[in-house]
Parts: sequence; C-alpha cells; structure tokens
Amino acid sequence: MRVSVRIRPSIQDALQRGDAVVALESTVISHGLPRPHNLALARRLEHTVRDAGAVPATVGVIRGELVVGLDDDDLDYLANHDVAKASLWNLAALVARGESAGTTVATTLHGASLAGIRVFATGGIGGVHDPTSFDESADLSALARYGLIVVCAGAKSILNVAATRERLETLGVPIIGYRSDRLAGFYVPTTAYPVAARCDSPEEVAGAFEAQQALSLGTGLVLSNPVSEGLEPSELAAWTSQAKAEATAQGRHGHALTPYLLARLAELSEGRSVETNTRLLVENAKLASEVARALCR
Ligand code: PSU
Ligand code: MN
Repeated sequence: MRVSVRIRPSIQDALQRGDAVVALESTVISHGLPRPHNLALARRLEHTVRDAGAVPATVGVIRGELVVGLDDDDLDYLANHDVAKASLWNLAALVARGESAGTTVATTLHGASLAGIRVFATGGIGGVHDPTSFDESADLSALARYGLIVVCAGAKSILNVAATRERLETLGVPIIGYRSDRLAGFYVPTTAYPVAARCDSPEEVAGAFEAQQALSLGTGLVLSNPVSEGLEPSELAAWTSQAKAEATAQGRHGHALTPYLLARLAELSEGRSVETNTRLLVENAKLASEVARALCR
C-alpha cells in the first residue's frame, strides 16, 4: 500500500518527549499572501514558534504525501509554484495524482491530529460566505471533528461572520476570547459578537481545553486572538464590498473565492491588508506556542 502521510522524525521525537509542538497551515503560503511575502512569512512563523519555546510543524502536501513538518525546501516550493489548495474534499485526489498543495485549516487539522499535535495557529478560519451561495468552508466541520486548539484572529472578514459564528455554535465548537469578550474580526481587532468564554492567560486556555477533553466532547476549540493593531473598519468595509462585487461580476466562487478576495484586498489597501495579516499570523503563532507550553506543564 502507498504511504501517503509522513510525519517528520524531529516532530515525532518532540511529541514523544512531551515538548510543545505547534502546527501551522500552508494555504496561507500558497494562496493567502503574495510573493515574496509568503515565503518570508512562512519562515518567520517557524522562527516565532521556536523563539517562544515550541517546535513548529508546518503541514502541506508534497509530491503526493501529506507531510507534517515541512522543511525549508518544501516551504520554498509551496511559496514559489502554482500549487493546488488541499481541502478535505480534494485531498485524496491530489495525493493520488502525486501533486503538491497548500493545506487549508481543515486539512492541516487532519494532518496535525494524525500526528498527535494539540495546538495549531492560523490567521483567520474559513467560514460561511454569502449564505445564499451555500458556500461554507470545510474548516467548520473539521473544527467539530478534530479535537485541537485553533488559535486565530476570528473568521476572515470577507465572510459572513454572524453566520460563521452561528454554525460553530451548532457544531458545538466553543470560541474562547483571548483577553476579549468579543469575537476577533481578523483585519480588525473586534466584532460585535460575544464569545462563549474569555481566558486571560495561556494557563487558563489550557485549563478550558483540559476540561473539554475530560468531558470527552471530541470537538476542537477556537481561540480568538484580536490583532493588536488593525485596519480602519470603514475603509475595510468599503474595500470588502468592492472586492465581493467584483468577484460576483466575474463569476468567482468555490475554493477560488477566498484567495481572490484576499488578493483584491491587498491591492485595494495598497498592501496594508498584507501587513495586518502578517501581524496577526505572528501574534497567533506566539500565543499558540505559549498555550502549547502551558499544556505540557
Ligand atoms: N488565514 C489567512 N489566510 C488564508 C487562510 C487563512 O490569514 O489564506 C486560508 C486557510 O487555509 C483557510 C482557507 O482554511 O483560507 C479557507 O478557504 P475556503 O474558504 O475555500 O475553505
Ligand atoms: Mn468553499
């Protein structure tokens, strides 16, 4: 039988020793940020995790293998080639064809869970797009299926955030606000929506996660971490509605929609959305490392 999942030995060793390990996704490298920011960011996130005392494990699909713990050549490859975007619904087909791909939050959760990693950092989770389109990210059902802590800045602000939050509630996925009573708004620090609970330290987050495990709930936990410095909300709203109107006019939908909207926002904001996205990714990687360390104590 073909072997399609590979966990890098250094990651396996770290987990066996009981060291803190943080999973990172790679769709943000392949589709989320423009070149050359994407490769710089991929490396910077790994550094951030190491500096915070944890071991980074970036997940991706390389020549037909789901790899947990990409090396620098793999990061370079995903950043500089036009690769696919691997979600759960197309992962097997990509692997069967021997392709390479960035992994979404959903697919990264699958790989990280197979490896036994408990904490994962991303930028913003996928969610419900325009509700009439029935386009919902597989990230949502994956958050219900895999019992990991996902540190994010809320759902990407190009989404219907209210519907996304409702769906997480239906799926039984708790949203914990880090030092905040409101759900984070990705490019902006906050939304109007309340969270299930608030935690003010990595230890408190670890405690909430341990309670969830003790209850055998099996679901993941979303840790919403507000970006320290965001975009101006009214400017963001204007750019977002313009980008969405253009996407509709050009018939862009499905898995091509999120990358299109993020790229268009980068243009309309003259790079400021990329700056904010980078900031929140680094902040989330740092917090995830602190939580992973608290879980090891
Ligand atoms: N966070 C970012 N940029 C991104 C993403 C997250 O800051 O590009 C990616 C994640 O990999 C997420 C995906 O899983 O966008 C969602 O895509 P879709 O809506 O097609 O499921
Ligand atoms: Mn979709």
